[in-house]
Amino acid sequence: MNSNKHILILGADGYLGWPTAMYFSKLGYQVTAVDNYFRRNACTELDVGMLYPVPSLIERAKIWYDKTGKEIKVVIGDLQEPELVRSFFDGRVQYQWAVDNAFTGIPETVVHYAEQPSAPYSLLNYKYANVTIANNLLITNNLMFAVKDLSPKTHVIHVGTMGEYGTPNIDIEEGWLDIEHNGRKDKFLFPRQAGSLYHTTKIMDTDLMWFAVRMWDLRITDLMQGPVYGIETEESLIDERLKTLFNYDEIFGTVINRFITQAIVGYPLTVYGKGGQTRGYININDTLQCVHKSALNPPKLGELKIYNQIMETFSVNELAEKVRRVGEKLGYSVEVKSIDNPRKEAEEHYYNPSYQGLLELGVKPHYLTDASMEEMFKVVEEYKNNIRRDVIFRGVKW
Ligand code: USQ
Repeated sequence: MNSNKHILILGADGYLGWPTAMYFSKLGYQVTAVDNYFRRNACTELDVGMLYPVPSLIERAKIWYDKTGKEIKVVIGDLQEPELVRSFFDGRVQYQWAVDNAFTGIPETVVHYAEQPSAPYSLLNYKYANVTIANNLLITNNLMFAVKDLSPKTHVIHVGTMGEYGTPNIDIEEGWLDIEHNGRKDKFLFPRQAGSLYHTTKIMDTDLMWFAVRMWDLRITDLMQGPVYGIETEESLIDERLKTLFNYDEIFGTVINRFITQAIVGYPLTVYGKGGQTRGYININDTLQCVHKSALNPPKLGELKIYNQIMETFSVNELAEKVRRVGEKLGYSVEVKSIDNPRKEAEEHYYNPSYQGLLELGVKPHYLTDASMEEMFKVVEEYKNNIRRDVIFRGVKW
């Protein structure tokens, strides 16, 4: 079993981080969870609201321990500080909460989610752009140096984004492209052209990691993820206080989560522009499976593995139509309204990404079915009275 494996989760208080911490803990891994509360502080600062309040990371780890008898060690701190990152590998780490305060040992795997994840946030103004660039790049760089200097065999799993590729007029491969030029051939990272500064930092992360792989023979997996939807995971069903945070606002909410919330409060679904924007989507439960399969299949030393982490593709219009149909079945009257697109993005375009790699590793997809949407409607409905209409659309432009 995995009982002696140690996994370090950076960004463990976020939408994906906390469910990932519980998932690996349940599987028997030793889990160390780190966060500086960036996301919840940003939500407070920008007054975007969340669907329900979420206990602190320390409180959640305690609830998890009470319910399951399993320990998730918690460290609260800013990973832009290189000594904090290094402390996980040289034993200087101080846990803010743990059942046993002794050093767990060097992690075999690090999951790196510790990034400012919102495209609109990164383009609010130059200050938020700087926060995004500094946070995302410094943390990735700190991690690369810590692993190189102190534990070069540790497997780093980074969550990147499909947005690194943009929407090119050719098929999107999984990370790499064979190029023939003037009669010679070589393999390169697939061309990247991001549509926001946030997405651009993920391209730069990939470059930092590819450099570390080439120069120092690190082993890294980069997961190019599409927009995630969903709330409950198997582990959060144990106690409602273990549910992950849920945003439906313009800055931190992803489109499916937003549309379902909008349908419930009778806010016309906010289709940006023509609605032909097509992306690859993934259920939050599949994010967990993908990270797990990646952890079980580390690259060789000196290898950067890249997977496209999506399960199906939809245009915004198709999503709006699905949410409208399911909402009406549940008794809501749902209007779909196209509004001027606040973003600069192609609204009609070719989109054909390949995403076989994770399926070949054994991931079993959850698709966006009526049943899965009905479940989301039911959970969001419970908190209907908390939903704030004023945060749904403020028009952050770029
Ligand atoms: N959209 C609408 N109406 C809305 C919200 C979004 O039409 O009310 C459109 C957007 O214009 C975009 C698409 O829906 O074309 C997806 O938007 P999103 O807000 O769900 O996703 P995005 O800003 O691209 O970012 C999200 C996550 C980010 C992740 C990315 C994956 O916040 O962390 O990296 O999805 S991807 O989109 O593949 O780059």
